[in-house]
Amino acid sequence: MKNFEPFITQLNLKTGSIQPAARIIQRRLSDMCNFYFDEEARRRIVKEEGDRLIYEVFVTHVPEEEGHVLYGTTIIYPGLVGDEFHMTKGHFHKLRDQAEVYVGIAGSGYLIMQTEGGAVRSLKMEKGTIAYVPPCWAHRTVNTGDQPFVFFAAWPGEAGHDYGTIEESGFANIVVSRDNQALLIDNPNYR
Ligand code: PAN
Ligand code: ZN
Repeated sequence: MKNFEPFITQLNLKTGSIQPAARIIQRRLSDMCNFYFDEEARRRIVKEEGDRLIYEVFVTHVPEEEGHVLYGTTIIYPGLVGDEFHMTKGHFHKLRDQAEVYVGIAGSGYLIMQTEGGAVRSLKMEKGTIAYVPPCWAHRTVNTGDQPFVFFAAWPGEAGHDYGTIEESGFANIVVSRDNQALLIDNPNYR
């Protein structure tokens, strides 16, 4: 950590891409088995329409170590699976007491969060919104618009990601389209 060189990267404010990026993670519909309420619809889309790109994450060259700050952008493409809006998998940080900051760059959506103690929150995000994810809150973002929802995120280098807990339980709330409106409802599959 001591000998790490200062550096810059370039954020494209229109597309959300970062150059250079260490990694570009692509999450397709086939990567999201059982994440959407309507698993039947998810399977049908993959089979009949192909394996949609749901979101991409650009991550930079920073060591995943205490003292560093990791950062990156996420681009969630617009669309529905059944009547549920495109979203990220969502996760807790492996080290639960590690927080995160999100900054909306383009498009709009929701940041939904929950704690292991049962608290649930959702915040509307758009260009210019700065959202704070406190320690111990699982977080997922949802694109409720018709344009890519792009945001920047920064989190502690040592935080790590725990996807398993959310994969098992789901989120207490899901965001669905009803009469062309985004509606937050209880997740019937929440365990
Ligand atoms: C974000 C997320 C990113 C993708 O950078 O990792 O939006 O979501 P999933 O990781 O849930 O697939 C972040 O919260 N980092 O900690
Ligand atoms: Zn996170």
